[in-house]
Amino acid sequence: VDDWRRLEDLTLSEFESVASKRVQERVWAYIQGGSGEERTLRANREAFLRRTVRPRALVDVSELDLRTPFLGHTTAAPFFVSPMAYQAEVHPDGEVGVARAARDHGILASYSTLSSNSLEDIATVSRSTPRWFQLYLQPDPLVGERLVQRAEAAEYSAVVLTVDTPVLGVRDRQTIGGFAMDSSVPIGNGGEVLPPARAPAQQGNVYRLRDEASQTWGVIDRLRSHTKLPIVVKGILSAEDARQALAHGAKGILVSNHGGRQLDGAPATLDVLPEVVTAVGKDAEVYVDGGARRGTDILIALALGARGVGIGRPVLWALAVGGADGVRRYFELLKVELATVMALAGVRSVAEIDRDVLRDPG
Ligand code: FNR
Ligand code: LAC
Repeated sequence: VDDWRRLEDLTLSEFESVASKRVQERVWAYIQGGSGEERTLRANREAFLRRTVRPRALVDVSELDLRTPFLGHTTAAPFFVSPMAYQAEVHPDGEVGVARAARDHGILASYSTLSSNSLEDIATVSRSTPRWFQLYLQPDPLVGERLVQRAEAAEYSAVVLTVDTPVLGVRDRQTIGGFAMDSSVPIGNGGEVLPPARAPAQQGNVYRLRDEASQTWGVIDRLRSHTKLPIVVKGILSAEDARQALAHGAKGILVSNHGGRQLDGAPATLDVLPEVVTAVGKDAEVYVDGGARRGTDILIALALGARGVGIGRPVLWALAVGGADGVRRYFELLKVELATVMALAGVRSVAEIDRDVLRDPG
């Protein structure tokens, strides 16, 4: 990594600072930034830091089992890679590098509509490791339908429909850094695929968004008529919306505020998780992302009812640090740390993690 620090010696504490020196400034601003004054970005992290975990003594923790089923596919750990755009901007290994690391560690990963590598190239290296395709609704619905058909043909195991982005949030850090998110950043899935609209356009006395912003919950039904794949709805932050997603046939709910990049002022995901878990009950799996960085965070989120925890920025830091090898190192450290904190909290398997693990769940 640096002359004096080898990847095999790197600790979880170092990826962010090492990565900051390895990517272009405009890309770093894009990765790190949130929307508005970044209230929600900060809140995600603070919500983890507010919780404390109860250490338990003299439990037989000689064997620790991290395996976790996601929609019927058992993976090696209860964390997964959240979908993130443009990974070749971070490192030439791109999504294919993340896919190699995820395959070697048995970790579920999801890939953005805006991936730098094509979804087929990602699938080829993933082999039998489960992977999810994230869909951004397109102004031309046929473009979206073709993407979903390709994902199904390439044996993705679910479609993640992101619903928090009728328009991008206002991202000052990204703008100042000069990351344009336009056709100058190539998209691996084809020239007809568009990123979400950057801003509303003024037309007389109103502001207008692109056509896909007119979609309502029925879009999930239409999506289901085009694919057999289960649908995970990403970007849910209330019990009402979770119930709507279920009523339209979603099999998974990803509680997410897009890593503080969409509505600034939205709540920390960890604070909303319990209400969504209660609303969903046994009707679907509930996942969460936003601000999870280390083993303790994963333990806390599972204790509050999540089936799995999505990891965003840290995966890009690891990719920046060492390409596929960097991401392998990150997964290895995160697994070991999770096993360690489970032992210290007196839980032997992911299924054993419940509210009792926390001292102050609220
Ligand atoms: C994202 N996220 C995202 N989400 C999505 O549904 N489609 C996408 O293409 C992207 N792209 C993207 C790029 C970058 C650089 C970041 C940081 C994030 C949001 C992502 O899936 C996830 O919700 C958050 O990143 C989780 O928060 P943390 O772990 O980054 O704090
Ligand atoms: C982002 C979009 C692409 O957060 O999801 O940058």
